[in-house]
Parts: sequence; C-alpha cells; structure tokens
Amino acid sequence: MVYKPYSQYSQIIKFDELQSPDNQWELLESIGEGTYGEVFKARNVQTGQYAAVKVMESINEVIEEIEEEYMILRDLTNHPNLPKFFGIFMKKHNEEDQLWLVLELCSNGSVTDLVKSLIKIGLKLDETMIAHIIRQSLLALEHLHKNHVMHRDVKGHNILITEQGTIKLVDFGVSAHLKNSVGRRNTSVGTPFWMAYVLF
Ligand code: 4QG
Repeated sequence: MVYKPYSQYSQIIKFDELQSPDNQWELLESIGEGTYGEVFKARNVQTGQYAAVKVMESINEVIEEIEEEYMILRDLTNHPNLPKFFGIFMKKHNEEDQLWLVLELCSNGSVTDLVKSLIKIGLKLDETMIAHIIRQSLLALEHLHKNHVMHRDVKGHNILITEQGTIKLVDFGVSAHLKNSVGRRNTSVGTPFWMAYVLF
C-alpha cells in the first residue's frame, strides 16, 4: 500500500472521491509540457470527443499549486479565451497515482509553435494576426484580474489556438489568487521572459 498524504492535507480537492478516468478518457500522443505536468491529447471513449489532459505526478509535493490551478479552472474558465474544464480524475498507478485535469483541446497549438513554423518558411505574423492574439489574451487576463487572479506566466507557449482560431490563455500552474497571502506575491515564478520589460 502506497502512502498518500494528500488525501488528508487537501482542503479543496476531495482526493478520496475522485473517479478513475479509465472508462471515460483515453490518452493519445503527448502534445507538450506544462508547469507541473505533461499534456496529452485524449479521446472520450464514449463520445469520441477530443480533449487535452494534463497529467500530474508526485502530487503530494505540489498539492497547493494543484489546488490553486484546480480552483481557477473550476471557477473562472467560463470565458471564451480560457480553456473549458471537463473534469478532474485520479488514475491509480502501480507506483504513483496520477491526477488528470481534462481541458479543452486547442488543436492549432501554441503561438510559439506558430511563429517558429512561420519563420522556417520565411514568414512572420502580420499585424492583424498579432492584434487578434494580443486582444484575446488581454480579454483572458482582464477576466482573471477582475477575479483577483494573476497568471504569472504569460508567454507564447501558454497562448493556444483552437481549431476555429480562438485564442486561449492556459497553464495556471503558477497562478495565484491575490487574496491569498498578499505580500508573498512579489516572489519570482514562471518564466523570466517578461523581465525583459523591466531590464531594458
Ligand atoms: C492544451 C494542443 C499543443 C495545455 C493547459 C490544450 C495546458 C493543447 C495543445 O494544450 N491544447 C498543445 C495541440 C492545454 C498542440 C490546455 C500541438 C490547458 N502542438 O499540436 Cl493548462
């Protein structure tokens, strides 16, 4: 029997009551890395619907971060520029349990991927496309900020494009509710790309 301290520690996620994803979602290929886990394409075994699944291991080491991300997904993703949240599951594993966050698939990938593929063929984003991406990203941020949440890792990797071309800001792995511990949030997390604005 593996020791699972998280079932006692969590105030927000009832780990003991989480369902297994096994008869609902099956993983397909890996499609990227988030802050606290790998992301896979997945298919609903009953409906055939596709989704993105963020698989998290070593749950007890990042329990507070997982809870914060879960609350943001549960409460704030009712916005067109944030990914839909389809559910949270516990996958029993021989050695270590996995937590699965099932999210909307953005099948056109990230803005970083898009820019890289354009560069390869000698092209770049035109101003209209940049305006579209920035505008919808800002709408997502406005929604988060109105709800006292800061994302803290805005970058091309975390700005995704759906099949329809809608922009979705993703990965709340280092996001924080401001009402939790004001004064601790000047800590440096995420990717220090944004530091360029401060330094130059
Ligand atoms: C998500 C789809 C790359 C990731 C979170 C949804 C993290 C994707 C994705 O990632 N769709 C990424 C396709 C997602 C590609 C949603 C690709 C939420 N390169 O083809 Cl937190």
